Amino acid sequence: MSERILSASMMCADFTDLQNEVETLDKAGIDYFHCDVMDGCFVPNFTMGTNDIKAIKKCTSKPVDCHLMIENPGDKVDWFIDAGADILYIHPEAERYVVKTLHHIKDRGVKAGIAINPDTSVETVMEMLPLCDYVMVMTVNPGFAGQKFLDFTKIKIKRLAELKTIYSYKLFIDGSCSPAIIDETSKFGVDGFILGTSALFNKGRPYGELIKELKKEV
Ligand code: S6P
Ligand code: MG
Repeated sequence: MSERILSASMMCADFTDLQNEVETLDKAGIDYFHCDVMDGCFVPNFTMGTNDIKAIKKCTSKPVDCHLMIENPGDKVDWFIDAGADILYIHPEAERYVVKTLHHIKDRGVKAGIAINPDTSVETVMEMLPLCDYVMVMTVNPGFAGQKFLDFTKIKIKRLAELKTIYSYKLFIDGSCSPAIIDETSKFGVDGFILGTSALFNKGRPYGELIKELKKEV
């Protein structure tokens, strides 16, 4: 079993102290920094943008993954690549030409991923899987932190974990990743987890302690 990959969901961080947040998480052993980009259209919220990504990149040499929750992401992926994203997730529900956009991201030397909503089935993304470096299952409806984990997504997580024997993507889950959910879904074969308020932020405990506990194999 390989080590769990942990990515900090930066929309949950203290933006009044962003540099310190990034440097502390970096030293505490976080693997990636997750940036949620929302357009108020594909999802009912606005969050981070290219300036935030540039600022985070200045404070760490660890990978920054950008989760684009925006309509027609293919028109805008270059903005995020130019801002320094190392991994770009697009939602196939928001893009008419997914394969074209995934190819473009990879041609620009960036890792390409799809993020899929709770109600998107594996069948509808099958043709995309050979092109994906990352597949991320949304375990809440995208838009907000602090929601309840949607249990029915576990069936899809298990199927996508099995399909890793054919394809070579890393499987992530995003939304309400608590320590218990991380333990349970690691056993299904999930490689990585987006950490928000359920496991990392506002816990009143040092990031290093929390990350060490979350990394442990069970
Ligand atoms: C939600 C977004 C996520 C959240 C993260 C919050 O649309 O894509 O990345 O920031 O899931 O985590 P939690 O533990 O508060 O649900
Ligand atoms: Mg996200």
